[in-house]
Formats: sequence, C-alpha cells, structure tokens
Amino acid sequence: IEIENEVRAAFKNDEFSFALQAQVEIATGKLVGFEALIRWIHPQRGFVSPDEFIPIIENSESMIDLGYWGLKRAFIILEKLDEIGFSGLKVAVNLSASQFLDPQLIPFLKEQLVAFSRDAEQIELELTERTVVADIEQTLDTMQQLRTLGFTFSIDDFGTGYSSLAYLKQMPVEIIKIDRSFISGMQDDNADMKIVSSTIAMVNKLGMQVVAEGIETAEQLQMLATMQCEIGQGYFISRPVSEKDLYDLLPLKV
Ligand code: G
Ligand code: G
Ligand code: MN
Ligand code: NA
Repeated sequence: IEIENEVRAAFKNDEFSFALQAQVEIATGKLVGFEALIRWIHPQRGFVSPDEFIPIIENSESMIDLGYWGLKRAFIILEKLDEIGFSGLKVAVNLSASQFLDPQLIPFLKEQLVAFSRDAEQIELELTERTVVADIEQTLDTMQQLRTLGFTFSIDDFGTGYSSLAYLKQMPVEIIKIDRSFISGMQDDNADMKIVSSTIAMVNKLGMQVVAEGIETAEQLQMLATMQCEIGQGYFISRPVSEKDLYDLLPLKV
C-alpha cells in the first residue's frame, strides 16, 4: 500500500526513467535496438529496483499507469534516436500481465501510432510465459490484433516459465529471448549448454529470431556465435545506460 502511494507520487515528481540496453546482431556486431528497463530514483530511498516494486504494484492501477508511461516513452525514444541519425532501430518494452489484459491497451497503442506516425514494427512487446498463460484466450486475441497493427512480440525469460510449445506455435511471436540463467551456466554446465544450443536451433528452424540475454563474457559470445544465435544482449556487450548517456554516446560509437 505504501509503495503504491509512493508510485503515484513518483509519477508527479518525474522519478521514473528508462535505462536502455543494446541488442546486437552477434555475427556482425551491428546494433539492432534496445531493451527499455524501468528505473526509479526515489528522493530518500535512492535506486529502487523494478524487481522490488513491480511485483507489489503488479495488479494495481499504478502498474497500468506506469505501463502507459513506458509505452509512450518508447515512442519518444524512437523519435529522439531518429533525430540523432539512428532510424530503424527497435525498442523493446516489458509488459506485465495486468497491462497486457487491460482493454485500453489496443486503443492506446493505436493512438500513439497516429500521434507519433511511427512504424509499429519498431516497438517490440516483451511478454513472459507466465503472462501468456494468465489468460491464454485473451492473450492470443490481443496479440493477434496488435500484430495486425504491426507491433512485434518477444517471449522473455524463455525456458523458465510454463514453456508450452503448443502455445508458441499459435502465437504471433517473432522473437524468443533465452533466459540469462542458461547463458550464465553454459560454460560450466553441459546441460545448460545443450539447452541453449537446442533452443537456438529450434527457434531458427521455426523461422523466429533468437536473443541470448545476460552475455557477460567473450567466451559466451563466441559459443553463441558458433551456435548461430542471431542476437545478443548483456553486460559484455553493453550495460543499460540512461537516455541522456545514450544520446550523448551513441553518435561517437559508430
Ligand atoms: O534491470 P533489471 O533490474 O531492470 O529488471 C528487473 C526486472 O524488472 C526484469 O524482470 C524486467 O523484465 C522487469 N522490468 C524492467 N522494466 C520493466 C517495465 O518497464 N515493465 C515491467 N513490467 N517490467 C520491467
Ligand atoms: O526479465 P528481463 O529479461 O526483462 O530482465 C532483464 C534484467 O537483466 C535487468 O535487470 C537487466 O538489468 C539485467 N541484465 C541485463 N544484462 C545482464 C547481464 O549481462 N548480467 C546480469 N547479471 N544481468 C543482466
Ligand atoms: Mn526483458
Ligand atoms: Na529475461
């Protein structure tokens, strides 16, 4: 309850921002886009992790408000990237179940498409396996409608939830993100290595894109390249950076 009130106040005080983490094509190193990760800097508590506050507000009105704030911010980020000469990149936004099941989601996103006159393909919506099974019928219906508008979907933390390949087959999903626990175990644990390589092979065969999350070492990156993993994300490639740092640094990096 306290956190909920604080989240409401935090909105008014502009305490939320996004940190952006690069995603690159592994074979070429080419930047393909960013995952947007919410950051809350509280005036007294300092940094509050989304792992702490998202579960608490998950089923409240605050989550819905925060969700819409984030989606709108993603459009603004695309616009700013354009201004500094980086068009055609993607921004991936994490959605919680309550946000995804909110009846206003589709009208809201339609409005943003018009307001920003953007290509919906540039916005990637990340769902977890848990979100998908919360209400499979409505999830499929909402996904199909949003896909028709052009938005793309990824399944986050793949392999840690209720992986149902039957659902995967029915969903309009472009991207599978292999959970970082498998990537971090890959070098020492043969089972993790096999899980990663066979997931990559399966996703490639299904004609979807595969993202390896949480790449922390050159060895992991090398192994993933050998396994034909298309896209990579992790501290070894880039830490999440603030919007300001991104706009300042990006032009220098290329
Ligand atoms: O940086 P990291 O600590 O950002 O993120 C921790 C967790 O919070 C991850 O599971 C991530 O998916 C989730 N998360 C980060 N940003 C958002 C957001 O904007 N919305 C939702 N629903 N979850 C987020
Ligand atoms: O659940 P989701 O995949 O959205 O969460 C992303 C989380 O992973 C964020 O907390 C982000 O800060 C974190 N993260 C991103 N790259 C790395 C990495 O290389 N190592 C670790 N340990 N965490 C990472
Ligand atoms: Mn994510
Ligand atoms: Na993840």
